[in-house]
Amino acid sequence: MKLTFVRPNLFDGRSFDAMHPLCFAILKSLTPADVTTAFYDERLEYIPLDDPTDLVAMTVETYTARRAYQIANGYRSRGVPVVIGGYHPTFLPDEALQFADSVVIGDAEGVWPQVVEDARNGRLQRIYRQDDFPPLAGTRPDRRIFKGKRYAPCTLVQYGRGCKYNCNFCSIRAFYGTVLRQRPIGEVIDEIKRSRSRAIFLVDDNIFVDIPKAKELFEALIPLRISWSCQVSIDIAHDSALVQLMARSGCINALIGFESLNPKNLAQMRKAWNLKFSDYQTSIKVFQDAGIMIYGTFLFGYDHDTVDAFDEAVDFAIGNKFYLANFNPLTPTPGADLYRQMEDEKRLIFDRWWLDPNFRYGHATFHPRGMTADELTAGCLRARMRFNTYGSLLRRAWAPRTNLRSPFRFGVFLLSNLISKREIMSKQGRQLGSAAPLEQDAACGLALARRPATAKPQAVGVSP
Ligand code: B12
Ligand code: SF4
Repeated sequence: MKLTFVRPNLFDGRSFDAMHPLCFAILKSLTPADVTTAFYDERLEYIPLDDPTDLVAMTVETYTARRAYQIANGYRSRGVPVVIGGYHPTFLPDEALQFADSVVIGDAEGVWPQVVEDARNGRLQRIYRQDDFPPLAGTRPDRRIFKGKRYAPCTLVQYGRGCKYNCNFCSIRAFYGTVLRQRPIGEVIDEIKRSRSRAIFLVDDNIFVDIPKAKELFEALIPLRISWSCQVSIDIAHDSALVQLMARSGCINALIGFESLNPKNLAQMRKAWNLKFSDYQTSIKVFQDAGIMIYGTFLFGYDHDTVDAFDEAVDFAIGNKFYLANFNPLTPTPGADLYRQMEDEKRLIFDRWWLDPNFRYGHATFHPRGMTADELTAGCLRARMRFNTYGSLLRRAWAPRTNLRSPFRFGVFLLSNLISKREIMSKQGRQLGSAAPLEQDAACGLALARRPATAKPQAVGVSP
């Protein structure tokens, strides 16, 4: 049996900043050894639809759903069954089943071997559901699947799943519930050692869900002498010893969701705890004194935002010498409480923005209260452009404790900024997926896929 893993892109095209999609290393590790596997990442390469295969497995996020469905149409029109999993199909299995033969809801662990076995025997079920949250001990991602592909030079490692908070725009609580799981620290350290990588991205949504364990992890990281980055909630800044330990263990940068400078917005998004222990300025100083570079993220469109909010946030990010920052329109995704609220209040611009051919990346998807939808779109773009000018880069570079701490740090700062600048401009305003309508000539949805000149695209409708 041959199994093909596919990672769809947001658009019909290639990207420059692709990172390893960790879920496929996990799926590969759960796949029986006698199954031949192939793996294609559309961010790096064309998907060769005509390569013979018995089953296709795709991961789907809300932003990649349109593209994923087009690719699924392409495979199914060739008679190849498609199974999909990940965030989006977990939240909207019925939608996903219109485009796939089978949907896996939740974590792959504990379910995937059964899916492969059923596919082998020609009796794939429509839905596989991982209702439990299986313990994470024993996870051994098989990274050989990424060999030969040009990913960003950093290794993604997951220590835990879930977050203790419940911000109303976020998908994490909806996906993982209130269950917080961590892997045994020894297994994480062993995985990092085996990867032989000196640059690690700990992808946990919030690495501090269990502080004593986080301390144990950081102590265990010290002897490895690696550089690592992560995502953290800003409230940990009240424990400066912990932040210093984090830095000593090799943390060089941290993504922090500031989201808004307005406390009323923070309260509305259930993130008032951002300011629970101290103001932003004090918290930032704790990280930067420890030498940790900050990647600040901001969201716009909550009720107390006006058109002035964009410039205020950019001034704040440049003034605090963030090594990177992002300025996004608030985007309601299925599963998150915010989506239900926007639906109830009839403020959504599109029925399903992720499938709508008129939606463009970076554009508003709902009607905000303090400005128009167009002002929200334009304000976010202007903020990104202002933050990414060469003048801003020069001002932010001059930060001896962080961005200029060493030639290596400065290299990371410069390279990340140049890549980020290029990616922002290449994504803004693009249609998700390809231009072809989902419901019509499905194979044409893959205009860029290399197909033999003789092969005729087959028209396929949406299956029931
Ligand atoms: C690291 C990361 C990134 C990295 C890129 C990672 C990469 N490899 O390319 C960066 C920073 C670039 C990034 C960018 C974005 N991201 Co991101 N990212 C993450 C993060 C934090 C970790 C991803 C990860 O490695 N997880 C670990 C793996 C093991 O988990 P997993 O992929 O969920 O897979 C498990 C299950 O879902 C399931 N599964 C998944 N796929 C499949 C497929 C099959 C067939 C089966 C059986 C099972 C299965 O089994 C797996 C093992 O249990 C997640 C949050 C999270 N905790 O996952 C957000 C997350 C996925 N990102 C998100 C978003 C919105 C984005 C952006 C769109 C943001 C933006 N506005 O630009 C962009 C663009 C994403 C894109 N598709 O190109 C959202 C997606 C929400 C949604 N509803 O779809 C998440 C959930 C964050 C959040 N808080 O809401 N991201
Ligand atoms: S702290 Fe981060 S991961 Fe946790 S719920 Fe809020 S946005 Fe999501």
